[in-house]
Amino acid sequence: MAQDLLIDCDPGIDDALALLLACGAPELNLIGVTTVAGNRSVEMTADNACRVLDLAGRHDVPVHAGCSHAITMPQARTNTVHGEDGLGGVELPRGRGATGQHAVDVIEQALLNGPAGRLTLVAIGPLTNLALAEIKRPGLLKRAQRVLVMGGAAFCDGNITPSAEFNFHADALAAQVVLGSGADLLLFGLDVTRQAGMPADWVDALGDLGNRCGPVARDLIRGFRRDKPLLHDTCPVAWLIAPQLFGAERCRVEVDWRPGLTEGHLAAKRVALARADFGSPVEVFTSVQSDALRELLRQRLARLP
Ligand SMILES: [Ca+2]
Repeated sequence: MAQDLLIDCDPGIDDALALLLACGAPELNLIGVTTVAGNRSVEMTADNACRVLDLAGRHDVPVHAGCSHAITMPQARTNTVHGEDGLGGVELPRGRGATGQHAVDVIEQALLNGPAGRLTLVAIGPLTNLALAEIKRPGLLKRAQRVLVMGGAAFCDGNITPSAEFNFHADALAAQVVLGSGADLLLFGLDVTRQAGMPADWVDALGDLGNRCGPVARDLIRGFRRDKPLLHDTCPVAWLIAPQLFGAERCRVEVDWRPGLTEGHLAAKRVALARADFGSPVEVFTSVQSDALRELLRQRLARLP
C-alpha cells in the first residue's frame, strides 16, 4: 500500500524536483503540501508549489501556505540561489492558489486524524511550520511514522555560514524544536546531499524523456545560480522509495539557535561516543549512491505527464 505523505517545502528548484519525484512514485500517496518562507516568501513558495503540482497533473493535491518568517526574527531569511521567482526563471502556468487553511493547522490535523504512525512527514524547507505545530500541541510530531528533514551540516562545512546549512540557519530555533521533539527523525544534511550532484549530460538528457515534465525539470536545474547543482531536497523523498541507496550513522544532535557566529550549526556526535544527556538521537545520513539516485529520479520523472 502506498505510504501517506505530507511534504513541507519552500520551492525552490530542488523542492520542485522533490515534488515531481513524489508525484511520479506509485510507492507514495502525496496527501498534501504545506509551504513556508525559505528560498523565497511564503506567498511565492505556495504559488510555486501549486504550479509544480499542476505541471505534474496533480491538481488534486492541496497546497497550504504557512509561516512567513522564523520564530525569532521579524523577517524571513530568503536567498536568490533559485532566482528571483524561486524557479530559476522557468515560467509555469498557475491555475489555482493555496487553500485558506494555515499549514500549521493542516499539519496538526493530518497527524491527529487517523491512527498514530500512519503519516510520513518530509520537511525540505526551514522548519518553522513543524516547530509551531509541535509547540502548539507537544508530542504531535511523534504521531508521524517518521519525520524526514533536509537540513544541517553534521560533519562538513555549511553553505550559508562556515558551519550552518541554509534551512537550519533560516530558523535555527525551529530546527532545534523539531530535532528535540522525540519523533523518529531522519536527517538529510549537506553531508549526504553534497554527494548528489547532477552532471550536465544527465541534466540535458531529461529533455528527451518524451513528456512535458522532463524538459521542464531540465530547465529548472539549469536555472540554479550555482556551478554545481545538487539534489538536496530530493534525497529524503528518494529514501522513501529506495532506502538501500543511502547510508546513515546514529548520532545525538543539537542545533545552536542563539544569534551569533554559529547560529544554525548542527552539533552532532556519534551515539557510541556521545554522553546520554547530550542532544537527541537521530539518523544522520552520510552517504548516497548518487548514480542510482539520479537514475531513480529520471525513471520517476518519465512516468509523469
Ligand atoms: Ca527547500
